[in-house]
Amino acid sequence: MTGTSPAAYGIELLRGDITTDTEADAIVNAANQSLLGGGGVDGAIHRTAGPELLAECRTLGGCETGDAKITGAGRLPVRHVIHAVGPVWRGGSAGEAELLASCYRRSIELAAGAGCAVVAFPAISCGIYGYPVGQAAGVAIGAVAEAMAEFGVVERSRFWLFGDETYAAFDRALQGAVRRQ
Ligand code: AR6
Repeated sequence: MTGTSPAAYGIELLRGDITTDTEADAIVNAANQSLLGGGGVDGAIHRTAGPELLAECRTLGGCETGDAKITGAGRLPVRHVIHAVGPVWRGGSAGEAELLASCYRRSIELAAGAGCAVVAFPAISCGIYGYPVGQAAGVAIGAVAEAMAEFGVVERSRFWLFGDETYAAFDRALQGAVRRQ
């Protein structure tokens, strides 16, 4: 951890694999519209959760970009997985920022509806979907802070971040948000 206050907006930053989180009530997955699994964090979550999660996802009929759906968590040591579909980066003028903010907001709304106090997020869209991490971090922190204030219930959001560049981008975004407070 760096000097970022874990209490800033109730948001904390962690390095490493989100599937190792044992404190969260819900883990958010960076899914695709099919909700039937894939690579990256989606692959890791389904591998750890086991076939029960995929079976439940098959009943959901997919998910629009910018939206999210909630399931049980299979073998993961949390109560729920929230499958959020972020946008593919297309240069920035195809509504990417709104869609990214929307999938974070919907995730918090679903978590609040399920009574989750602690929610773990990956850096949605920042891997295979190619969203520039510096821009994604600002959108992510802003959307999560706003949605936590709007919906209540969720007391802590924790971002699990892979790699120094991603961690540093989220750290800058969180520090920036705190300074503007
Ligand atoms: N824990 C935390 N972060 C992770 C993990 C992990 N276990 N694995 C990867 N990351 P990505 P996207 C980071 O590609 O860009 C899938 O195929 C990764 O380094 O998982 O939203 C889906 O099915 C990056 O910073 O998600 C979709 O088709 C971030 O998580 C597509 O990829 C997100 O990378 C979604 O692409």
